[in-house]
Amino acid sequence: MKPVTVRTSPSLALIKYWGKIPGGTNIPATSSLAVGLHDLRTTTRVSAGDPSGTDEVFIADEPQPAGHFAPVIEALRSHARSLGRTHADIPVRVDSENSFPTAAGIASSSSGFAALVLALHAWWDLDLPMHELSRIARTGSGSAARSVYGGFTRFAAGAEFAEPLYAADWWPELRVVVAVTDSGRKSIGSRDGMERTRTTSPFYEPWVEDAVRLTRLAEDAIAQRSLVTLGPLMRESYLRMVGTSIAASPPVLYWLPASVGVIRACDELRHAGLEAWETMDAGPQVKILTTMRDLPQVQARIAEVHGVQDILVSRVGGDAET
Ligand code: 2P0
Repeated sequence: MKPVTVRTSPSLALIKYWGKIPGGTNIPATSSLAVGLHDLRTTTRVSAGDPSGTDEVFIADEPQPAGHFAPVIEALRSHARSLGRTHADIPVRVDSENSFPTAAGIASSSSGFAALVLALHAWWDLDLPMHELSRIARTGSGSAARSVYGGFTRFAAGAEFAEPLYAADWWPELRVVVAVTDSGRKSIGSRDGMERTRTTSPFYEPWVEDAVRLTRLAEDAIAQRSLVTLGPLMRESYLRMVGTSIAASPPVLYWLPASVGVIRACDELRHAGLEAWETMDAGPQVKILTTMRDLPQVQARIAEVHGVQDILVSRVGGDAET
């Protein structure tokens, strides 16, 4: 069997998924709207494993705990069995690497699980519809439900899978600047962080209620390709996500001094008439939406912020390559 290789991009939420419906597997309590980061890539290769062994997954050559990936691998394997694929029962070896920091709040779990699903789908020569691939990816990681698609996506509250909204070329002049303030693994995983927020933050319910309004308005802003409308909605979404999280007990706080420095620099840039709308996720990095026109000035100003270790620039899109 010839190995298969798939490339995907992380899904950056413009409107955030933070909190799950209890009793489900990564069923979101809040709707999210996201875009793929075209120039950040996860590359995943599936090949035949040791016939007398078990499935193995490596990220950057590091062996991973099998249980983490088993539900996703088994869901696809059961389809392969039902179609009588002769290699369904041969263990798989999965090798994955990221062109950007892993588990640092740049959504490597979204591109990672999406690439795993798409690669196994090709490996076992399956013919599942995209929404089914999104559903299986979701069971690995909620945000991965979005990453199987490129372009702009929506993952509705209570949904089992995400949906494509617009193709990768919908908003070509948009650029994302990722200010890396710490490339190490994050202190609290998103799963634990959002669960702690749900169970202990007094602001969790208002956050979930308000997210409905933000999603509706942001969807209109994306439809109109209006960054000046979308930007403030993005800020409300991430700052309210952070607000509810830091009110958890113990607090879920990912920010570093450099994160605040970048937020303030974005404020300055906007006062100077430039488009620089920041958002953050479960980590200390800051992602800034800007335009092709304003990119050089935004990039130069962010690079000056004390504590910024690296800057990644991406177009939006992020279609999978198989
Ligand atoms: C998002 N994040 O919408 C939000 C915003 C981080 C902040 O989805 O438990 O790794 O695997 O479903 O998808 C990160 O959480 O969490 C995330 P699980 P996931 O992108």
